[in-house]
This record gives sequence, structure tokens and C-alpha cells, in this order.
Amino acid sequence: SSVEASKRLAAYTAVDRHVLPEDKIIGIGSGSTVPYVVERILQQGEERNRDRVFLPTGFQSQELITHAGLRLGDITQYSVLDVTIDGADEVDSDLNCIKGGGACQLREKVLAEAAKTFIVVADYRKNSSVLGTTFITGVPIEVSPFAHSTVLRSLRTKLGSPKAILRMGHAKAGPVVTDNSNFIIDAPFSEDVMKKPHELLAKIKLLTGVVEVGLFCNIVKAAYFGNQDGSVTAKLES
Ligand code: DER
Repeated sequence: SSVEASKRLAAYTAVDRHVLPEDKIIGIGSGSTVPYVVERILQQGEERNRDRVFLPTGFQSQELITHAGLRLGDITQYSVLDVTIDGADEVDSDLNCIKGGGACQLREKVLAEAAKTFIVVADYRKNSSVLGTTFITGVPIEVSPFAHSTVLRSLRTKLGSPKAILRMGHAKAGPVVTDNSNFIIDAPFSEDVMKKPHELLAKIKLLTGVVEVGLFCNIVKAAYFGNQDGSVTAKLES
């Protein structure tokens, strides 16, 4: 389908431009686009990948790395990564992202911030101008289970997200539990609020019990979107 082809296009372009021979410590994100990133890195050959190490952003990412026969690394061994590549749920015109559709945003943001270069790869559906217009289920917020009801109440009554909701499992009774044993709240906000994601991020982060917020601001160096016509759109840090 053209969505999968566009994911592959974005991933291949990003790897070709940003995973260079000198890049050895590489962060691998989560979701359905990053498998194409690993696919392209494998095509660089065993010789090139022999002395590289790959850091995962969660269980799914770890499985992707180990099943590809690539060497797994731990963030505690490396304080800086050369490059991290990850997907996103939506990217606005200033390279701010909503992330956390896969409930992995805590480790994703750690590896994104620890990298010299953080790159987003996505299909055309994620290419947006204002956050919240294509990804409409809300900002994913990882919370301590103990505090989930108090955080929900604050979001609904003080931060302007009356429809904030605890993310429930589909093939699992009860709420989704993250790789860090926390819960996820999805909190939709008005378009005006989403036009200033940095301000919203700061407000949500201050709520007691919030572990991490799926708003990535001033972190992305470049985002690549595969298009239905086979072209690639690049949004670059200005
Ligand atoms: O949860 C995330 O932020 C992931 O990166 C994910 O949402 C990206 O999704 P996709 O690559 O499967 O579209």
C-alpha cells in the first residue's frame, strides 16, 4: 500500500543522509516505520554494522534490533548517541511532534535528547501544520498509576482537556501499561492550545505524577515524509 511504501521511502532517505560510516551509537525508535530504518541500515552491510551499537526505545524496539542481528546497547553505557531515528504521530510546521501513539515516549525522548542528531521518519499522513489536526486522540501522557486519577482531574478541570481519558488495552483487560510500568492518558486540547506546544508541554509536565509527555519540541533536526507520488518531503530545522 502507498502508506507502507511512503514509510520505506522516508526511512531510506533518512538513513542514507544521517547514518554515516562514522556514526556508531545509534538510537532506534518504536512503531511501524522504524523497521524500514533497520532494513536500510542492514543494507549498509555487516562490515559497516560490526562496530556499531543500537539502543532501543522499548521492548518492541529491542526485539527489532535483536531480530535483525544487530548489537544491542544500553543508554547507561553511552552518554551521547551519534543519531537517533524514530517515528511520530504528527509533525507540525515547526518540527514539533506528537509522539506516544505506541506508548513509548519516555524512552524515545531520552534517546532523542541524548543524540547529537534526532531524525523523524513518517508517512504523508503525519505531515501537518498544527498539532492535533491529523492525530486527534490527544496528547499521550505517561503517568504514575498512583496519580492517574488526580492527573486526569487536573487535565479535565484546569488544563482545558475535558475529554482526557485513560488509555485502555484492547487485547488486555484494564489500562495499557508501559515498558516503565506506568499508565497512559490521552488528552485532546483545542487548536489554539496546540499552536503553542512548548507552553502546553511545560504546563502538563508540572502536574504531579506526570512521568513524560508526548510533545517533542525543539528536539527534531529533520523530519522526512514519504509521499503517495513517490517523492519525499523534508522539513529541516530552521
Ligand atoms: O509512539 C510513537 O511515538 C511512535 O514513534 C509511533 O507513534 C510512530 O508510529 P508509526 O511509525 O507506526 O506511524
